[in-house]
Amino acid sequence: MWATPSKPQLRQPPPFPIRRRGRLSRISASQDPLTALSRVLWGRALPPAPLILAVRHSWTTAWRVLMLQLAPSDPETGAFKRSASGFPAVVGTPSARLHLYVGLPCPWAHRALLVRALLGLEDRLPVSVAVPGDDGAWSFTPDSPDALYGKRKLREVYAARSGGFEGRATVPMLWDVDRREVVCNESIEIAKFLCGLAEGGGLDLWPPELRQDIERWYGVIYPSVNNGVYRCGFAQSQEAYDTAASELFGALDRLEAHLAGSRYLCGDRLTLADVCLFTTLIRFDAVYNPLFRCTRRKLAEYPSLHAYTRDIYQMPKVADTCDMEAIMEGYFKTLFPLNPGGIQPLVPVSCDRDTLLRPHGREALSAADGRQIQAAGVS
Ligand SMILES: N[C@@H](CCC(=O)N[C@@H](CS)C(=O)NCC(=O)O)C(=O)O
Repeated sequence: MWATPSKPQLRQPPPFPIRRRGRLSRISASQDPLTALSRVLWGRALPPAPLILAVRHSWTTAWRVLMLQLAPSDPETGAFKRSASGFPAVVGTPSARLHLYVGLPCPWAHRALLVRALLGLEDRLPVSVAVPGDDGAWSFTPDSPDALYGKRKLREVYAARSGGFEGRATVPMLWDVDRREVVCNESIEIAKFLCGLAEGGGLDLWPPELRQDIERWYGVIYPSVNNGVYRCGFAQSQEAYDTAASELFGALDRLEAHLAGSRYLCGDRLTLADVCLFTTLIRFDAVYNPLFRCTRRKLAEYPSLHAYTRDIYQMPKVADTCDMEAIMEGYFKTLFPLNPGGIQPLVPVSCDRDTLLRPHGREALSAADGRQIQAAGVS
C-alpha cells in the first residue's frame, strides 16, 4: 500500500496581527539616536569621505579655538607661549597677615605648598585649596572652601583687590589679607619669598651660597622640563611638538646623568631647584606621559630620576602635598581640548604610594645624610 502522503503542515495564524518592523525602526530601537541615524544612512560602512573630511576640519577648528583660550601659541610656529603672570614679583613688604591660594593638580601651586610644608609655615600661612570647576575656572566648594572670604570662584578673590582684576586668575596666589591685595602669583617668586619667612636655623631652600647654582639649574629645568611638558602638551604644530619633546628628553637625560652622582641638584642639600623639579616629576607618568604626549620614556625608566623623586617624596610632610587622584582628575577632566571624552585613565603603578615609598638608596650619595631635614624640625 501506498502510504497516504501526509498533509502539508499549515502555519498557524498568529493570535493577533503583528506589524512587521521595518529596518529603520529595528535599528533605531537598538541604538542611541546618533548611531541609529548613521546606521540608517550608511549601514555599517564608514560615512562618506566628504563628511569625514568636513567633520575632521570643523573638529580641528574647534580644537584650535579652544586652545587659543587655554594655551595661546605663536601663530607662526604653533609653539605654546605661556602668558606672563599678572603679579610677577613681590613688591615692597607685604603685611604680616598672608593667605595662600592653591589648587592640588597644579605643579606651580605645588611648589608653594611644598615650600610651606618643608619650612613648617603652616601656622604662619593659612591656605585655601581651589578645585577645577566644570567651566575650567578655579572654584571653591563646601568641602574645599575659600577660608578667607567664602567666595565661589578664585577670580572673585582676585577681583576683590582695590583695582579689580581682568587677567587670568591663576594659582598659586599669595594674598595680603590686611591690604586686600595680591602679593604675587608667580610660583618661583612666591617660593623665594616664603624662604625669607622661615625662622633661621632650620632648612634653607634658598641659601645665599647656592643661589647661583640654583639659578643655573632653574635655567635648565624651567624651559625644558617644568614648562617643557606644557610645550609638548599644548603644541599646535608637529614641529613645535618635536622641538619641545626633544628638549624635554635631552634635559631629562642630562638630569639623569647628574643625579646618578649627586643626591640633589646642588649637591647634598635640598634646594628650591629640587622643589621645582620634583613637582613636575611626580606628575610625569600619571599625566604628562599619557596626556601631554611626553612619551619617549616614562619617569620609571630613569633609575636615578625615579629614585630621586622617591627620595623627596619620602621626606617628612612631602607625600601629604601630593594628591595623585586630584592631579589625574584635574588634568584629564579639566583640559577638555586634550581629552574631549573626559575619560580618566588608571593611576600607573609607578605613581602608587607603595611604589613611591620603596627604598631609594640615595643616602649613600649624601654626606649630609638627611640631617638638614631633621634640623628643620619637621617630623
Ligand atoms: N607662571 C605661573 C603659572 C601658574 C599657572 O599657569 N597656573 C595654572 C594652573 S597649573 C592656572 O591657574 N591656570 C588658570 C588659567 O590660566 O586661567 C606660576 O609659575 O605661578
